[in-house]
Amino acid sequence: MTYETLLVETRGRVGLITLNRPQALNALNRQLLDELTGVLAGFEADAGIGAIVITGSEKAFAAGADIKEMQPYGFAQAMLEDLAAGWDDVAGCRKPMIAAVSGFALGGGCELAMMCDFIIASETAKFGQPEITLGVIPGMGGTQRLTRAIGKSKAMDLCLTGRLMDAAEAERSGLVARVVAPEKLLDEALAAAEKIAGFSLTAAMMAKEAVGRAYETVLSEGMRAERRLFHALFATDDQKEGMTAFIEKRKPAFRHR
Ligand code: CO8
Repeated sequence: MTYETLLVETRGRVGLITLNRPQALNALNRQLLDELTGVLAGFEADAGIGAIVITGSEKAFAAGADIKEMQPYGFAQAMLEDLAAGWDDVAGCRKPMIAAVSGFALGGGCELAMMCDFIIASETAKFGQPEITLGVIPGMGGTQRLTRAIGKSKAMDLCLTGRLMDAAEAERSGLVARVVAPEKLLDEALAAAEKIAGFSLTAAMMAKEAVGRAYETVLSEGMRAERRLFHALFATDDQKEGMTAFIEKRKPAFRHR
């Protein structure tokens, strides 16, 4: 299957999605969203895929939602179409997703990176929520996920001034998990994804779900959710295999269920 806005490949148990609208610095338009949700649904249904990497080009992960597509919108159209809501399907992907970010990750691009489970950035990465400069505010989760990731003061700074944050500041602030040299970005992200995909898929998906809960709920609810997921994993073949392999001093052969 070929796509107009994405390059899609599988590397072993890893699904690799490269945003591919170079003429618009990978601006996120409706077609890209449709193609991306389709690919993610396919990866999610495929038991052979254990983790996903989303990346862009060296110059831009994505320079935001497509401004040319949004410019003619009025309030009624934005509301009735529920503009930006389709991105919830991307954030709802249940398999581990890593964003490999080089260059600009602005507006919707920064928001897409934050929908992933963690971000690996190249030293050239620049993050920002410059929507204020266009007379709007972030609409794909920026005011919420950025605030949870880096705290109120810095999130306010970025959303109110529209300034960009470089990779070092993004790592210091907790937005980014690792910063690597530009030429190592994809290898680092693919190696991390391959590692995750080698573990029990149920355990990885439940780890993602449990950490995700910390984001959305109070501590006691999160603890309850973690406990249930932890207990449930004792019903899997992979728990027996993982613990037996440890005791027998050998590598586990996970069946991913
Ligand atoms: N949308 C559409 N086209 C874009 C976008 C964009 N976000 N960003 C860049 N482009 C296009 C430019 O128009 C240009 O096209 P053309 O050659 O036809 O004029 C081409 O990409 C190259 O861009 P530049 O010439 O501007 O490249 P520079 O290297 O000079 O500058 C920048 C790079 C600084 C990244 C600059 O392009 C820029 O400021 N881009 C816009 C950044 C921005 O404001 N992003 C936020 C957008 S709003 C948003 O994301 C809201 C999200 C929530 C709503 C989601 C609803 C679906």
